[in-house]
Amino acid sequence: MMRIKRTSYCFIATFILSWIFLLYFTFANRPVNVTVAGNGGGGGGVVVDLGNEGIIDNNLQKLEEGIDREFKRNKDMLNNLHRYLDSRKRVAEKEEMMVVVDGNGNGGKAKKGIVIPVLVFACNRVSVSRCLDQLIQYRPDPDQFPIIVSQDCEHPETTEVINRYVPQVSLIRQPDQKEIEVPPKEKKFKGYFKIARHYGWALSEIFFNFNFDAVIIVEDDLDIAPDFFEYFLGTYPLLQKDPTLWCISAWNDNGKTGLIDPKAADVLYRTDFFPGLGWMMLKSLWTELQPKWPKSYWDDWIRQPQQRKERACIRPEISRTRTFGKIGVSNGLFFEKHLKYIKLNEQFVPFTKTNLSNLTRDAYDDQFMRKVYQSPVVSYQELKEGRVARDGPVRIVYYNKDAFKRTAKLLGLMDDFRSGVPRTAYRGVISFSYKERPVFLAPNLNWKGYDLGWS
Ligand SMILES: *[C@@H]1O[C@H](CO)[C@@H](O)[C@H](O)[C@H]1NC(C)=O
Ligand SMILES: *[C@@H]1O[C@H](CO)[C@@H](O)[C@H](O)[C@H]1NC(C)=O
Ligand SMILES: CC(=O)N[C@H]1CO[C@H](CO)[C@@H](O)[C@@H]1O
Repeated sequence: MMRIKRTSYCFIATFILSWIFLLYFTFANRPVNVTVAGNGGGGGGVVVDLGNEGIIDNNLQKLEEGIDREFKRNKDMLNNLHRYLDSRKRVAEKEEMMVVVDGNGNGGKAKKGIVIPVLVFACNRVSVSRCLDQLIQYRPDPDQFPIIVSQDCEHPETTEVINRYVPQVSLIRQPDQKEIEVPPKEKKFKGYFKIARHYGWALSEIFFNFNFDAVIIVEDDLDIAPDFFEYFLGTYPLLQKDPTLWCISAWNDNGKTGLIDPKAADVLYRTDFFPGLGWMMLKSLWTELQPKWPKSYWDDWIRQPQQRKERACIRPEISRTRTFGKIGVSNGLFFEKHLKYIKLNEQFVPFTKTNLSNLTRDAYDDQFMRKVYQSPVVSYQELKEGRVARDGPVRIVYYNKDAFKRTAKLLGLMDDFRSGVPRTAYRGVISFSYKERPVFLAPNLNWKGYDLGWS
């Protein structure tokens, strides 16, 4: 209930401010034009300058149009406000109903009545509609997954596109459009400073203002799989239960067609590499990160050991998101070479009905390490030429950074590191599929942890 009150005050305050603005606009402009008109008309009493009259009429008409526009805008705003408050009320009623149905207490509420907003980051790409269409299409329940688009950048065309989706989605706008101070050497990376500022603001809105417990974050260039929502809903209890997890990601960095098993849509992994690109986090994590949130490059920052604190994410064998490409952003080449080959899952997996308890660390680590280090060692050549006698998983060993990079390149795996962690790695091991056989690119068993010098 508190949540509703606070948001409604916020909206009402915005509304009143807009009203004041409208009055100011109306009266501040009027006297200027009226004075001009008065001078023209009053000068000679009967003498009416035809040219002037034209201008007066014209001005009056413009004034009228301006006022009309403002009224319309206010009416729209009022309507949006009503619709927004209505939808919030429905969510709250639903939550309360769930609690009642479940008898008492938090357990029931967390399980059934959980509301997970989808926060869509938008800026100046009208193609955000593609992402919104899919989110709306696959969303099983609008009350359970409210879609909130946060827009940075003053880009009227994009705002207009998003507004067409209201009230199926809500639009919030990053208010701080001040120029960002960027160190001279990083001028060309200004975009990354803006993104970090936007993320910081929007996540605080979600958690501290709207008071949600979790959020799913997507960017405006993502396609999503049919079981996108099912995936997050099914893994949510895991994220809550296991403090060694800090995110659920829909993304497999090595999820290209030749590197996944198409029959393994239900297979999930833990990873030490923060994947992003469609991911879920809890409020507790934002409470921890918000005070030290960086001014730029937040995704590399979050991957540093000081932030990660040895926590892992869950990621799927087959991605539940795929980027359809950012136009005019520096990673165009990366998209062409890599991102566009990521396979998007098509098969619906009922994750909410699956027992995922073997993904918690205690259950997973033993099982995983045994599976990896009991698998026979093969060379890249043997694997490639199909000279592996047995069925089942195999292991390719790497001993140093160069060997890792070389083998990764040969296999078509990502070969870069962030804070010493290769993409998708868990305890140094990259799991992938090669002709439907599980393969581990793995360090020695006496591995001592990630080396920050690997970059
Ligand atoms: C899930 O599986 C684990 C074993 O992997 C088992 O201990 C647990 O009872 C199962 N949970 C449910 C709800 O079936
Ligand atoms: C977890 O259990 C499922 C069966 O419930 C099994 O298919 C899967 O391989 C197990 N995952 C791991 C990582 O052991
Ligand atoms: C509302 C309106 O018509 N405003 C006009 C007032 O006069 C100035 C200067 O002539 C115009 O620029 C405004 O459009």
